[in-house]
Amino acid sequence: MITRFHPALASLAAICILLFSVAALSACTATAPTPQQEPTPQQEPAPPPETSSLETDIVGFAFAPATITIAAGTTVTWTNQDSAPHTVSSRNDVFDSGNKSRGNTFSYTFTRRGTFEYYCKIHPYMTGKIIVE
Ligand SMILES: [Cu+2]
Repeated sequence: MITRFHPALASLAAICILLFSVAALSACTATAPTPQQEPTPQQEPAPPPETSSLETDIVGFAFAPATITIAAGTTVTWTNQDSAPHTVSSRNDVFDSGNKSRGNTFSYTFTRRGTFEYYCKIHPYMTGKIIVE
């Protein structure tokens, strides 16, 4: 039974350990954790939101023009040119301007597609239609 190392073996082992440590250390520095660059997803810049607007009048107890076709995202502004007050009220309660006297405006942005019929609550024979495409 060998109870102790031969001195030469012991020093050889020491050198081995030393060499291994150096190797391990240098290996460590060699593969120093370079911060992994997160792949930035390349995406097309989003197109600017449509911000078109449209001016329309309420004149002579009528919406002028009565039917307007617009793109989704368009803001429509009604201006009352009459001396009488009017409202811009959608039939399905999507929007309602309330009473607008002469010179006052009402704006609504149509974000959903569809046909929006509206009228004046004071003069229900006044009707209009916004078609959002
Ligand atoms: Cu009216």
